[in-house]
Amino acid sequence: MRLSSALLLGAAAGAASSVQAAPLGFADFEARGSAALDAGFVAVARDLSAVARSCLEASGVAVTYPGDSAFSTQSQPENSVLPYTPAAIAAPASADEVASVTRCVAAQNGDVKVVPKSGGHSYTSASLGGQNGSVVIDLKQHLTAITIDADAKTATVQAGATLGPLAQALGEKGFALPHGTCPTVGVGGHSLGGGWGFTSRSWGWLLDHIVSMQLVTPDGSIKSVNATSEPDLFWALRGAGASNFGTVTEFTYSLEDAPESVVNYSFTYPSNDDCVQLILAVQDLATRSDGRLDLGMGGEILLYGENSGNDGACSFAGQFKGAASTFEAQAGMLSDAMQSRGASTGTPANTTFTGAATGSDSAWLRALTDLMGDLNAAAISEPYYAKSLMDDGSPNYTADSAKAIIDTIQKHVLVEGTGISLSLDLNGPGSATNANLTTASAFDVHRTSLFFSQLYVYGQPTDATAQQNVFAATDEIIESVKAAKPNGNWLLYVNYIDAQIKDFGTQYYSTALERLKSIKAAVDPLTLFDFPQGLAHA
Ligand SMILES: Cc1cc2nc3c(=O)[nH]c(=O)nc-3n(C[C@H](O)[C@H](O)[C@H](O)COP(=O)(O)OP(=O)(O)OC[C@H]3O[C@@H](n4cnc5c(N)ncnc54)[C@H](O)[C@@H]3O)c2cc1C
Ligand SMILES: *[C@@H]1O[C@H](CO)[C@@H](O)[C@H](O)[C@H]1NC(C)=O
Ligand SMILES: *[C@@H]1O[C@H](CO)[C@@H](O)[C@H](O)[C@H]1NC(C)=O
Ligand SMILES: *[C@@H]1O[C@H](CO)[C@@H](O)[C@H](O)[C@H]1NC(C)=O
Ligand SMILES: *[C@@H]1O[C@H](CO)[C@@H](O)[C@H](O)[C@H]1NC(C)=O
Ligand SMILES: *[C@@H]1O[C@H](CO)[C@@H](O)[C@H](O)[C@H]1NC(C)=O
Ligand SMILES: CC(=O)N[C@H]1CO[C@H](CO)[C@@H](O)[C@@H]1O
Repeated sequence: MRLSSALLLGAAAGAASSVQAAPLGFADFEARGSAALDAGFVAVARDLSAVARSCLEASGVAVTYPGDSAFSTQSQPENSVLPYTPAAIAAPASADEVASVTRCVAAQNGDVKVVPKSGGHSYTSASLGGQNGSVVIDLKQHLTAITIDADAKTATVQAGATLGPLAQALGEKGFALPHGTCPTVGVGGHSLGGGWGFTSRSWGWLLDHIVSMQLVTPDGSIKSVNATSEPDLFWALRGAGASNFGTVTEFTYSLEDAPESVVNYSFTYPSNDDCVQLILAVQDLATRSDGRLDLGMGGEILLYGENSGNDGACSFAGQFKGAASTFEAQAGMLSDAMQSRGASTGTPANTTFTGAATGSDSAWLRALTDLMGDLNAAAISEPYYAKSLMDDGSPNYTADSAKAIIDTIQKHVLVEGTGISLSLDLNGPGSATNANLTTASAFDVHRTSLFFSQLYVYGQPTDATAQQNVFAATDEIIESVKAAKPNGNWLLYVNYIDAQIKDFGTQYYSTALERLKSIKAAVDPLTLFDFPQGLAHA
């Protein structure tokens, strides 16, 4: 998950005025990222041909172009520092219409790129193309239906649906899925790249619940993709499906039963010394062979340093799935561990949600609303930058290496007026995140982590020099984490996509990369689906 901007609003508010500068232009992007893109990235796509444009118009699909009144709203990036101008935005209302749009653009032989957009929450605006001149397939406008089959315990969800409305529809019927906490994230990108939430220690990633998908391939055909039909694509889409192999128009997920008792909790710790002990205590509690933390205990360490404008220096917060008494025992273990390390036991807050298992007032929906905010909230644009890091299961943090990380974060508190934080989301041995719950997938290279991290910068400046300073600070923090285990197998999470990464192919996909590239070449010979970190450049 990412840090809610509300937490760092105080810190970031001071940056607001510096965030008004000119938006980051493509030239800046190219200068920063050129080393990553030299594997044949075509920087400037050709214009959409008159033939393609009249094909789109004849298709009957709603399409807008630059200059049309709705276009500027439709092309608004969620990350406001990375705007791009698509050649066109198509809003299909069916898989057949997605296929029509795909074929119209493909007729230009891959000169103009197609890019699916679900919730539009790509950190690099990849769903606007990640460059100018792509044709966006905007699924969020018309493809948002959610159909629940209670007997089969599955839901079929059109790819433009977002997490809040999905959680609401499932929760009313007593069902649930693991996923992130931002209600406006789309199921498209989230499911194809992973999808982590506080329930993931017991339910896995959202991706683990995909039973079947409907895919419109780059040649415009409509395929049913599941373990027995199109097994190569079923393997590849789960982990690397974002704008690489076509447009997923529909997901079928297997469902979990919504829990009837949930505790939302947070502990805030006053000093950096406490935060060192927190890392060690949670590492120990999650990896010890006896008396290990319950898998219902979903949680995240959030490190932000002292005097950042937030309470204390770090927190451990999350959602516990289970009875309040069991939560008290788990929280007691953490508090004892901190006390025996001579650290503060933190300032606690928690709320237990119990009651009806179904309906709009169910315990689960009340807990989710407390965690996620209004499930039907509208998306907003914000300036940010983020990096990710997944350890290999045994980062073996020591007092020295944990202190080095925290000292580095402290050194960069409020860098360039931003709000900066490092989250350590807990997975660990026994977690469902680390089990291969379903058929093998490209995502299986990520099945070992103890902590899954995000370094999040709220209030990313637009000034090029200020950005370089932020990039240098974030690199230094990431290096301080990796220094805990220099020979560890550290990987990155493609859902926290980062335009600064040069060898993104091996860092996101590791040993899955070669097979992914060969499936890409076979399915998309024109490289119609393409963006700066597409598989064709990895
Ligand atoms: C506010 C916020 C909170 C977040 N919290 C979490 C969290 O708690 N846990 C977590 O794991 N992640 C979290 N994320 C990261 C999130 O999982 C990714 O940003 C995700 O890719 C967004 O999906 P989307 O559909 O909204 O984005 P989009 O921008 O629409 O898509 C992302 C990528 O997927 C491609 N794509 C989208 N739909 C399809 C499709 N149907 N077929 C093929 N390709 C497609 C796009 O082309 C793009 O490359 C968060 C992101 C934000 C901005
Ligand atoms: C992308 O489009 C925007 C607005 O249309 C423009 O300002 C910017 O210069 C373009 N970038 C490139 C590389 O053409
Ligand atoms: C997989 O797809 C095939 C072809 O459409 C279909 O017959 C089969 O029922 C599907 N299986 C699942 C589990 O969806
Ligand atoms: C949880 O909240 C209850 C009620 O406020 C409180 O009595 C209890 O001490 C809290 N438990 C923890 C572990 O914070
Ligand atoms: C590292 O941690 C793992 C478990 O997390 C443990 O098995 C291993 O012994 C540790 N290695 C060292 C060198 O401490
Ligand atoms: C999951 O699958 C991957 C790839 O096949 C394999 O390397 C890994 O050992 C498996 N993990 C588990 C926990 O079975
Ligand atoms: C009321 C309460 O304690 N809410 C908490 C629910 O859990 C989230 C995530 O840990 C916390 O941020 C809330 O404070």
